[in-house]
Amino acid sequence: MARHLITSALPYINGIKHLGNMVGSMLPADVYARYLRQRGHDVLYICATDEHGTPAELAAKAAGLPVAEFCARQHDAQKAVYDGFGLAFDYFGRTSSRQNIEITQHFARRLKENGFIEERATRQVYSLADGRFLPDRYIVGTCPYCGYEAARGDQCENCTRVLDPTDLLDARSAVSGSTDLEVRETKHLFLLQSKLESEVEAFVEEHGTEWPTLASSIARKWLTEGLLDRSITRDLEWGVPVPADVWPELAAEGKVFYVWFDAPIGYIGATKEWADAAGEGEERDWRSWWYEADESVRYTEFMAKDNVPFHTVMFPATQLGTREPWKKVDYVKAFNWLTYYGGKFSTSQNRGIFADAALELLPADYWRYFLMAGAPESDDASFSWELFSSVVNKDLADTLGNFVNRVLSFSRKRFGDQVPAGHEAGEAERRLGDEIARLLGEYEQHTEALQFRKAAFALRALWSAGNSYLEEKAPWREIKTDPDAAALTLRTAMNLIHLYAVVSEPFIPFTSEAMRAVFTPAGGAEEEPGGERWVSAEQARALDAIPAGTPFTVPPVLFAKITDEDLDSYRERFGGQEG
Ligand code: B3M
Ligand code: ZN
Repeated sequence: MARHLITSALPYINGIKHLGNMVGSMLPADVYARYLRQRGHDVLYICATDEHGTPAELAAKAAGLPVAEFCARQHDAQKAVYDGFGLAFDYFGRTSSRQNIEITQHFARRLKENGFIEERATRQVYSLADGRFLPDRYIVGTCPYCGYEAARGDQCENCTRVLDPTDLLDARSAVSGSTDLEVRETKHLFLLQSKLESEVEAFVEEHGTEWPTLASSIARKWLTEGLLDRSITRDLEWGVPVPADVWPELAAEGKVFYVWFDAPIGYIGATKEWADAAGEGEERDWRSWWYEADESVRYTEFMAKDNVPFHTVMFPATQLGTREPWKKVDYVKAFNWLTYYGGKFSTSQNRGIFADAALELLPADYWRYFLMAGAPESDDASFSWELFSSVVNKDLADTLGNFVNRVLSFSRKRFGDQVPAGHEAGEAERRLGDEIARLLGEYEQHTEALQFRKAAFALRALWSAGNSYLEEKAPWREIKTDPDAAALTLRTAMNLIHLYAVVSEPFIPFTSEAMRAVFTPAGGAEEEPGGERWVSAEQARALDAIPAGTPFTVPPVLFAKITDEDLDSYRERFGGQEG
């Protein structure tokens, strides 16, 4: 079995993430991790809050808290929301951890020793009105490449090019809007990426062919334009300090590393946190995943498209420059944007749906399924309440939920609290078994290929096949003429419920648990009937894991329908059409 290292882009600390952030990183990573675990692979899914940089400092200031305190609270708040969404990280760490500080400084030392970091005098934007240097994001202006007027000092969101603040035209302070800016000279560390360009190119050549076009094309575009040396330090209070043993002068000035330097290293830092958190007698070896990792480790990263350059080019350059055997990414799963009625989700304008508000409204599985079934894989996808309610009502409430409740309630009414026996499986069951095995194969194939929309489509087809079977056999008619025929139909349908419980888990883990519990005696038997981690093609064809005589319970309605009144209230609360 392979060992799978999985990471999702580290959510920035300054606030609760919106649904677009969820579907572009953590949620698909969780679906993939859950699937691989169920298939028996050794999986390590690592995430963390990305805590350094100006936005954290400013958000802390706005909240009236010291930045360390602000980050600690926000970390816990984000963690609670991710727990609510059922994100089963193996570890959710912090880039401000001791482990990440140590390893980031280690990276910097190695890069310096190998001649890839150099001290340079730079000219930096200083805002007289704000009384501070304005790093990256806190300068806005017009992108010199595409003309986008709200480009930030570190990256143009429109054309994804990475920028230096001084590149911007008509620059102004994002803090005060002041254009009273001057350029002052100060020393910073530069990562000499230009020296690593051919190595990074070779890396992208070797691996990029396997990546989705979205990821490889962004990486190639960036390389074609040439890898520029980048400043990797900032004048901030909150960040990984420049190590004083190597750069005493800069350390004395209180310089810290640029957030995008320490953030990807945070994947490794959080893995060390995980290892350090091991319980008594438990062995957790972070090195076997990251350092001199053998061929069996496959590393998959999940992120939205604006993060791709940093992960496909900049982080590999940083890793390569250490001249140490760090594990580099094998597969980059990149996502387009989820929009809210075609417009941007916006934290500042409070438009769209944030993860905490989503959970207040409806349970996690509604969101998980909806988001993954329409994941912005090949193109941007647009959220609308109308689409959301139609998917929830059709796929979850009708196709899955109603099937489960209908079958179980009817069987209990006619045959009592145990799976009925009835006839042996016949022609209809053989056809059904073949169909289920075929669809299960498709579902597995698409999930393994990280094609989430297609995987969700196959999952829904599995649920639909149950409905078609039930319509065809019509046990409510069979019961009148041949109760044993009705019993066979219900027993088969109950086996489908168990199969759905197992295979739906990556997408809807909470509902999956409720479905598994249908056949688990109250108090939780040691031996859950048919309690396999996954269903083989053979078992899918046989549909007999749950034998006659197994006690069952009827769960409460799995998915409530969204009514027109609900829709109205959601639109009103969150803002509807934005155009
Ligand atoms: N924190 C995502 C962002 O804020 C960024 C990802 C870091 S991954 C190492 O755009
Ligand atoms: Zn641009």
